[in-house]
Amino acid sequence: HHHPQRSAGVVGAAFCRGQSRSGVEEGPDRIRAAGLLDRLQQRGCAVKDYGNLVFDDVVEPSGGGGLRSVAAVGGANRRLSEAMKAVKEDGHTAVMLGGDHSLAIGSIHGHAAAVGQLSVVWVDAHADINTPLTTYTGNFHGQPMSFLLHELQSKVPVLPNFSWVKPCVSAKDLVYIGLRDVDPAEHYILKMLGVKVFSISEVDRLGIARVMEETCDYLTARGKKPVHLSYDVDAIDPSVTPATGTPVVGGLTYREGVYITEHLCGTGLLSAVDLVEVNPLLAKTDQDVQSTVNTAVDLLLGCFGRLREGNHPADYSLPEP
Ligand code: Z70
Ligand code: MN
Ligand code: MN
Ligand code: MN
Repeated sequence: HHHPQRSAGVVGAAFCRGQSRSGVEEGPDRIRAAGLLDRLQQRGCAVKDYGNLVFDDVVEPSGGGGLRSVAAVGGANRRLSEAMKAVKEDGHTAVMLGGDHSLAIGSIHGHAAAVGQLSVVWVDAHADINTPLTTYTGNFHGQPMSFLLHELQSKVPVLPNFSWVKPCVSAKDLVYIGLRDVDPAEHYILKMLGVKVFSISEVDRLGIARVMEETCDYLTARGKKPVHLSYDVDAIDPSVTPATGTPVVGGLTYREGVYITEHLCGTGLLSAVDLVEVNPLLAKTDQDVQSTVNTAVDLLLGCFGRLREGNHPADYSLPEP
């Protein structure tokens, strides 16, 4: 079937303060160094690199209630939201290279500010839907969805540098794929809101092809909205993507992980992609870093129409003897 030609607008968000382990801020440059932009262009995809965002130094308020780097996370996401909005208004499919997954707050917020209602596909070992009052760790990368969902706003306190955040996603427009490490409060929230979840057990039971069919049927049943894919590299099995902050055994295979991107690309609805939690400093060997970064690149190429069966340009013709 036909894959419309898209252009990629790439934003680097070299930010790590949504969690405690340094190195994840090197994700954007490592993913670029692995050839993402060249390989998109070789495929005939126009690319605009917006570079890495510059984040203000932020003085954290005293107290903070056990939350890590509240003001820094709020401020960085505000900047990212403005950048994503601009990338969408320039007409690109937006690519946000993280950085940690707290950046989904600004990425999804800015995407919605430009295009209106979204469907969100969240591919992750984790649900990242703790509220600031349920988090055990204080890490904002475990909380981004709580700030974005309309249905949770009465449960989320106003925090320093977060007053700009307006909820913009409805629980019925969210699908999770790959979950296998969910906190009790998160499990309660997912059940309370009736969120569609294909945990790794459902991937085992149904197979990834049926999971993706059901994901797209579910999301498009109430009308076709632009899709925001938020892809945490820890969704993939740590044997493939070990260079990440919170590896969880028993993840998606490389093939399942790439299939998700191929299928979403094929819908023609993919409007923005986050690729987060690549941490090159947390690998034992350089080969572990390469495997993680190369997988990240392959996931992004899948989002832009690369097919494993091969591709050819629409105007290709065989040379005449
Ligand atoms: C835990 C928390 C998380 C990523 C860990 C873990 C969340 N539920 N997300 N690694 N990418 O801290 O709230
Ligand atoms: Mn995550
Ligand atoms: Mn995760
Ligand atoms: Mn296809």
